[in-house]
Amino acid sequence: MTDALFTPYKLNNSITLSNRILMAPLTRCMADDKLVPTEEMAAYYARRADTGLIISEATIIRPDGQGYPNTPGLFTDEQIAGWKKITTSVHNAGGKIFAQLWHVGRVAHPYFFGEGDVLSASSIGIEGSVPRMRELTFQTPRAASTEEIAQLVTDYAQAASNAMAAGFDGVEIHGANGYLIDQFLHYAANQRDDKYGGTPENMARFALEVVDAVADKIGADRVALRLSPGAYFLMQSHNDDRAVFDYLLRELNSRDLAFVHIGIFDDSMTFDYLGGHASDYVRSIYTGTLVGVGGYTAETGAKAMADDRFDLVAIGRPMIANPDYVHRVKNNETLVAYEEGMLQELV
Ligand code: FNR
Ligand code: 8K6
Repeated sequence: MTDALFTPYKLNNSITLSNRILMAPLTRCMADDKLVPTEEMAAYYARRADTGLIISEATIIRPDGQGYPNTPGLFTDEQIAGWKKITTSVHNAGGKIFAQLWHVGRVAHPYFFGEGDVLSASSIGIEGSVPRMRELTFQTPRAASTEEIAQLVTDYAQAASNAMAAGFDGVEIHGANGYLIDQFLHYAANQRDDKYGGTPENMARFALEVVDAVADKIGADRVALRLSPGAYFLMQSHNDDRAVFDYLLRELNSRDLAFVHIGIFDDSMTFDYLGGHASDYVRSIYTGTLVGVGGYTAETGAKAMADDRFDLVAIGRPMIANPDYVHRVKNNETLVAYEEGMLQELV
């Protein structure tokens, strides 16, 4: 039974969602060459406005945060104006939309932003090449100085202000999937010996500084955070990582954010050092609204909610294949199966 999915959910005094199905953030690489969102993207998002909340594709906060072609930005007036068309289309269709704020850290490539260093927590690179542009191999990053970290925090906050100017209902800070914030949260990428490394408190400092700076700008009720306590993508796990997330999640309990969202492709994965599923681990510590994701159907998502494993479910790939996902699920209609070839086009 999926009826429970179609009941409203109050995130806080500012935001109530009309149902419990979120559109997961999905990078589509379809912005124009100035990283401005297009009319086609506006129509694509508006077709999905009957989800309780759309999380936008990851959107870079500044030029050196880019690691993939044609990912949209939120740092120029043109980009803000482009997003304004999207938020207006979504609102006119009765929906709500958060912007996902992104800096890829060591996954960035100067091919996209010209001169300048690739920044990360430490000077530890990753093997391999840029997805979708295999001729570009990953660069060895430079450890950001404390001044550069302060500037990054400021730039996240500015991007959040820009998101509000563009008409978004809030932002989700992308702290997951091996990108910049996640690079501070895992020992495999963070070997600093200053106040941003070495202990759980220090390793969580950058994430909390970003959360607090963004919340100061736009209000904590409009801020969400996506996290990957289980390393699975562009990151190696370490048993000590758990203590970092234990500390971070306890700190977040006092922040009154809109929600925390698991960053994972498949939530049936288990992690020994987390004692099982990433979602169950986060649920055991974090007391606010939790969004589950990763391989769920409407049925398994509703079951997980009935079992109190999380409060809202985000749907990714099926949402690419079915612009009318919510309608189909509500009416027990068959879903179109997702295939990777569907990434070529915005349906
Ligand atoms: C993703 N995912 C993702 N996650 C994120 O935080 N920001 C992003 O921009 C993207 N982009 C993205 C693109 C594509 C093509 C895929 C398939 C996935 C991960 C996504 O939000 C979600 O966690 C996974 O897709 C798992 O959910 P489903 O697809 O099993 O419902
Ligand atoms: C977050 C940015 C994503 C950019 C495009 C990604 C395209 C992903 C296509 C799905 C591939 C899934 C790979 C998942 C890795 C999990 C390893 C266990």
